[in-house]
Amino acid sequence: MFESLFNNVCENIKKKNGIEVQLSKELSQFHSRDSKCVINNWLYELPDFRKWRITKLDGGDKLQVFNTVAYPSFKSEIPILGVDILWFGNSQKLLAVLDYQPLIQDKDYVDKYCSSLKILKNRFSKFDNTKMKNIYDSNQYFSPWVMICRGNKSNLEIDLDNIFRLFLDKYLEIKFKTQENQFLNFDQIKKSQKDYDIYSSERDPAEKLFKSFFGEIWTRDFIKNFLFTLS
Ligand code: BLA
Repeated sequence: MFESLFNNVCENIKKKNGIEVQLSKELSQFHSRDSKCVINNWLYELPDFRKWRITKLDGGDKLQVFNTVAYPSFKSEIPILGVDILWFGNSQKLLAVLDYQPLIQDKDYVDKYCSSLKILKNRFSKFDNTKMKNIYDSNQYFSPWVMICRGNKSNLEIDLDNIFRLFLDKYLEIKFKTQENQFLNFDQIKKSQKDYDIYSSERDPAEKLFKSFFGEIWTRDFIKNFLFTLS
């Protein structure tokens, strides 16, 4: 599932001269002990991005996940691109979260770098949800226009493809248009990205899920050496 989103990211990464970074065999693909679930991971480096990671989890009819995060190089203050899309087969529910994750909450910063999400939200009303449960703090590393969709996937597939394409195109335009930093210097950017990884690794609701499917040892390696390498 989510193959078209995956293909879209890969095409964009290729266009931007991304180079695939070889992962260990166990990180690139791993099966759960009962073989009902498989996780695949990809890692890229691009001229303007120090790390772009993609994860697909295939748990058959029960669970499907597509997750991707783009970390700009420490030279650029632009937000981190964050996408977490999950399909829960038992309840037939989709959860999609897409955001340009701001490094700081300064109003001028979020206006400059995140407000193009407003236009997208207006066009796709089903994604016009900003309410989160209390797993994450919506005032830390989320923009005021974070797009959240909870719904039944069968009638959302086309919208999801379209919104994702625009979301990615507009994000890559931010980088293209930003010649100079206005809010943060190299050291501040580096610290914010490190804090993002620490914060995310502490809050990630998926850790329990990974441990139950793939065991403690693999999960520790996955979090430290793939998901949140600066944590
Ligand atoms: C929620 N993400 C979740 C949940 C799970 C995952 C299990 C809880 C779902 C529930 O409410 O029942 C799963 N997260 C994963 C998996 C990976 C992962 C499998 O990272 C694999 C790599 N999460 C992100 C990123 C964002 C993000 C980059 O990883 C930013 C866009 C957001 N996920 C996010 C948010 C919620 C969530 C905001 C909570 C939604 C809510 O409050 O209801």
